[in-house]
Amino acid sequence: MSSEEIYMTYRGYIVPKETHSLESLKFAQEFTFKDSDVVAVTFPKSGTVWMQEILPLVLNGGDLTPIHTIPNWDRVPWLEEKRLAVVVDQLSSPRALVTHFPYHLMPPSFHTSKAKVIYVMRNPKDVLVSSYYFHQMAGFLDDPGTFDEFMEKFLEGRVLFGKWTDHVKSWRHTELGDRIMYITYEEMVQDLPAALRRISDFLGSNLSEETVQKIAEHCSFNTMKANNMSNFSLVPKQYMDSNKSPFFRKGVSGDWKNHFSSEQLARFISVIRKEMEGESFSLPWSLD
Ligand code: PPS
Repeated sequence: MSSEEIYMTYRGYIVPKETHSLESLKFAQEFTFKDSDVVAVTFPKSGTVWMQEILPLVLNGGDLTPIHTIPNWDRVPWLEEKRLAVVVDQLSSPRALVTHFPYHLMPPSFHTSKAKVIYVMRNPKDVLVSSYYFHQMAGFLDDPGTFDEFMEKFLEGRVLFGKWTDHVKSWRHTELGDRIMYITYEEMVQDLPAALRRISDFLGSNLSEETVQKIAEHCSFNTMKANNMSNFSLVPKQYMDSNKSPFFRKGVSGDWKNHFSSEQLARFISVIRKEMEGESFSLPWSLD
């Protein structure tokens, strides 16, 4: 299939037609946020599905029912995708959602509500690697080509939801004040219970230490990889083929070291550095 058949363009961003439509994007713009909603925002491959596991558990005090009975895409739907309209009436409050939207695509009701945001950021070098493998296994995305070719596309923003740097910057320049919390994928990999305590404090969940440990166990890479409601094994092979590359691939930080040549690293760093120049916030990892 050609790129035109696979993708549609929405306000300058390419999105796959399999999961998005004009109707779903209109539905997102007209969506009414509630003050009690929580939305996890990510650039693709930064920890979205992880937050789909974590949020219901933090919001419901560790009851495993949703993660064992509802597929992640219906449990914590994407704001912009087709499934939201189908399941919206079944979501119980406080509702959790995810989105890959940059800040300026968020709908009007989001801005007037008090809905909270958790922005998850991941080292862009690992985002690139994860995305490269995902494009190989996802039948609803185009072939990534060589790693070198895919890196160029990524750096130029010719990938889902545009440039990584623009996404990160957009969510740093908001009027959200204490409605937004920033967390990194690396922080979650390093110490998930500590990350869960931060999330729980932010959401006012007041979890006991025992519950934090229980959630950490159920949101570990291996437990999630084995959870059929979260590992995409319910999706037909033509859309997601885990024989090509599993969705739960490695779940580590630093896999980029196994993929970047020294030339690619230099090019990647110089582009990202230039685009982050003059920003008032600094990235939590060294780009080298
Ligand atoms: S998507 O397609 O945008 O929704 O992908 P996303 O969920 O944002 O990112 C997928 C990567 O997150 C990893 N992942 C985890 N890592 C560690 N622990 C847990 N529990 C976990 N859950 C998901 C997943 O393995 C993908 O990263 P890579 O590097 O490809 O393994």
